[in-house]
This record gives sequence, structure tokens and C-alpha cells, in this order.
Amino acid sequence: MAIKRGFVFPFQRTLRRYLVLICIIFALKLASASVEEAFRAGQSTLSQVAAASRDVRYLLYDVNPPEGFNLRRDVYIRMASLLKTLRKEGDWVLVLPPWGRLYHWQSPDIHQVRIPWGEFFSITSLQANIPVIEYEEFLAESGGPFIDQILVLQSYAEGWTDGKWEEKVHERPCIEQLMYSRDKQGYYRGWFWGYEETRALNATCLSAQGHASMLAPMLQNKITATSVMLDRAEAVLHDHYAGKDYWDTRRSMVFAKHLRIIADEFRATFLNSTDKEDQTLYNEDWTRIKNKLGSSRGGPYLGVHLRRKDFIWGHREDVPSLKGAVKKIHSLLMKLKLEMVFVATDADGEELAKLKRMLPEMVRYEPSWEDLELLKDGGVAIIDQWICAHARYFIGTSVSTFSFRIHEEREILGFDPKTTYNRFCGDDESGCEQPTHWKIVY
Ligand SMILES: Nc1nc2c(ncn2[C@@H]2O[C@H](COP(=O)(O)OP(=O)(O)O)[C@@H](O)[C@H]2O)c(=O)[nH]1
Ligand SMILES: *[C@@H]1O[C@H](CO)[C@@H](O)[C@H](O)[C@H]1NC(C)=O
Ligand SMILES: *[C@@H]1O[C@H](CO)[C@@H](O)[C@H](O)[C@H]1NC(C)=O
Ligand SMILES: [Mg+2]
Repeated sequence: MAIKRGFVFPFQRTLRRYLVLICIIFALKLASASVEEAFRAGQSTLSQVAAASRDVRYLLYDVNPPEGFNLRRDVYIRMASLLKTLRKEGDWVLVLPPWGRLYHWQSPDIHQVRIPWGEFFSITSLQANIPVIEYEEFLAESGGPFIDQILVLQSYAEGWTDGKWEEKVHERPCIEQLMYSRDKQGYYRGWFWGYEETRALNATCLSAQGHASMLAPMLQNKITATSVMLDRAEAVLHDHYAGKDYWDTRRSMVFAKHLRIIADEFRATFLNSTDKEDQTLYNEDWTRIKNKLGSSRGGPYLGVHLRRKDFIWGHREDVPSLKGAVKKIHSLLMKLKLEMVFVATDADGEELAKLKRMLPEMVRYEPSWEDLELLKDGGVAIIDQWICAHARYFIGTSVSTFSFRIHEEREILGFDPKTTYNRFCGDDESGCEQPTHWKIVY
């Protein structure tokens, strides 16, 4: 399925170019723009004609502001499932919500809004799964900074009636005050990923509980708007967590090449780790990667993800003290007969200094200010993940989506699950259940 789509979509693009040509000829002859087109006068009337000839519809989405990068990656998977369902009855395209203003991106003095997905992920890889476009392409293609309809997802005011949970979706009055306000012209203004000029023509609320594709009939039959934005998209669940469709989308979320190159160079220089020696088979085309579990050996180092900040502020019992973590790292190095340890962490300055004192041999990826400005906090985090994903053995932090995404990356690379699904235990934690192994469905 994924392979087929991978070839269909580029073909559609070529086809579209021909359509554009034909349309230009017609458009020039007729030379009469519709009222709608005049209203939405943008720079890109050519692709407007092309888009109109396809009857394309755009699905946009956004996520609750406090959510971090790696949960947002998970929400993308849910939206991709919905898009696949929608495409059974129409030419829908997913518009990638620009990255920015994330709580954890705290590096001062660098510009971190309106970041396109292409800075973090390989767009051609995403497109081999579903048709996606960047927000700026949407602006050009759809004729300007207008979104026809926002649907804010919310729960049901009455809760679960008679305590019984069922899947359902209804247009309902908004329960909370909208995060959008109306301007003088009556348009809805809001965050819109830092695109101040963007406005919506309508904004309403949708009470929904259930999986993402449950929204499809509503979007296909009741909502007629060309561009529809789902806000609070994390409110819907996965169609089928860890099923084939989940993994197709997850596998398509290949990190941008420049980030992988930097991480690979770091592995080679500081960790004596190369794909050849490590036996990590890789292919730029994700549809061709199907590595057997246990086939990858990994580089001669222990990979560690030590999540701190908000994970320790709540004094969670499943997160270790630094001392506890270092003790575990030393015992793992002994047991695994490894000498090098790579540490990815969001620890603050004080904790980091303490960690360096207790674990002076640790290797970290520390970008210069210039690199940080270029890669941004998001790119640095991806480099950390990619290096952890190539370690001979990995240990992460309990219920961190940052660690979970590393598990998936290692599953794709073909590591023995014993080397992947490990986490630190809290100092006084009883039980300490280890992470679940989710097998890829190809
Ligand atoms: N560079 C880097 N950033 C991290 C690390 N751990 C956490 N972060 C940052 O903190 C954020 C944590 O939020 P999130 O992605 O939601 O993961 P979760 O909160 O651990 O489930 C990440 O997106 C990063 O921006 C790390 O090991 N290295
Ligand atoms: C806004 O959207 C709702 C829900 O689809 C619809 O009932 C209403 O008529 C729309 N309002 C306008 C002004 O288009
Ligand atoms: C790097 O790895 C290779 C093969 O895995 C090994 O022969 C070599 O001694 C290592 N070099 C260092 C500096 O550890
Ligand atoms: Mg988070």
C-alpha cells in the first residue's frame, strides 16, 4: 500500500503540471476571474487553477499548546490515518502545521516559530505515505491566508452518559471559551502557528470521542468547506495503535537528511560507530527498509535518555535521582562490556554540572551557538535521538514520548528488543515495569 502510494503521488504532481499548463491557456482565453478568486487574490493564481481542477480539499490541524514535540509526532500519525480514510472519497491533502513556540524550546535569542516540517523531517518520505504540503504551500495554493472552517475538538459537556463509553461525534456549542477572537471584519483570528495574517471564516466546536477516522463522515458529508482545520487534534485516538497503518506512517517520518548526517558524523568521530561496523542497514527509501529484529548490532556505546525538568518537578516515583541513574549506567557498562556512554538529556545547568562530576566519561552532543541557531532545539533533540537509536544498548526514561520515539527508531533499524525496551527505575520504585515491545507490522 505504502509503496504504491509512493509512486502514485509524484505522478500526480507531474500530471498536475500538465493540468496547470492547459488551465493557463484556458484562463488566459477566458480572462475572467470569479468573485471568489478576486477576494482571495494571492500570488499563486496558477496553482489555484490547478487545485480547483482537482477539487482538492485541505485538512489542517493543531495541537494543545503545552504538548511537546514527540507527542505532536504521535498526533501526526492519527491525522494521517484520518487523511487516508478521507481520501477514499475525495482528493484530500494534509497541511503540515508549522513548528514553533514549544514549551521545551528554551534556547534564548533564536528564532523558533514558523518552522516548516522540512527542517526536521524528509518531506519526500512523508509523501510516500500520504499527500502532505507545508503551510506556506497551502497559502500559495489555496490563494491566501484563509482557512474556511475551524473545528475545535472538545469532549461532551455531559460526560459519559450512564457511565457508558461509546464512539460519537456531534456539532455542539463550545464548552470553553474559543482560543480565537473575531476581528472587525468578522474573521476569526488566533495563533495559527505564528502566521498573524491568517484568519478563519468560521469556527465552531465538535464534541468527539473515539478514533481519528470517526471524524471522516462529518468532514465528507456535513462540512462543505474546502479547507478544514481541526484544533485540539490530540483529542481523537489512534485508529489502531501499532497496526500496519500506524507503522506505515511512523516509518515515513524519516528525519531530515542534514540532521542524520550531523548525527552520523558525530557517531563516527566520537563513538567509533558507523553503519557498516554496526551492521545497521539503512535505505533512504523507507519503504525498502525491513530489517530483521536482532540484525543490527549498534555502535560500541550505551545510549541513555535522561529526561529531567518537568519529569522531576512532580517528584515522580518512576524517575531516578541523578545518583540513581549514574549507578545504573555504571552497572550497565560493566555488564555489557562497553566503555562509552552517550547521554541525551534536557537537564538544566545545575543538574548537568552535577552529572558531569559523577559521570565524567559521558559523551554528549553539544552544539555551538551557530549550530544551535541553524538546527534549533528541535534539530538538536533529533540528533540526540538518532545517536541513541544507534547505540548497542539503550535505556530511556519512564513514559517519555521522547524515549518512545527512540524505541520505534530502533525497532525500524532492527535491534534486538532486549537492547531497546529499557528504562530507568525510580530510586524507591517498587515493580518498575519495563516498556512494552511494539512489533512493526509491514
Ligand atoms: N536535546 C534534547 N532535548 C530533550 C531531551 N529530552 C527532552 N528534550 C526536550 O524536551 C522536550 C520533551 O517533550 P516531549 O517531546 O513531549 O517528550 P516527553 O515530554 O518526554 O514525553 C523535547 O521535545 C525536547 O525539546 C534530550 O535528551 N535531548
Ligand atoms: C459555520 O459553521 C457551522 C457548522 O458547519 C454552520 O452551521 C454555520 O452556518 C457556519 N456559519 C457561517 C457564517 O458560515
Ligand atoms: C573502532 O572499532 C573498530 C571495529 O569495530 C575497532 O577495530 C577499533 O579498535 C575501534 N577503535 C577505537 C579507537 O576504539
Ligand atoms: Mg511532553
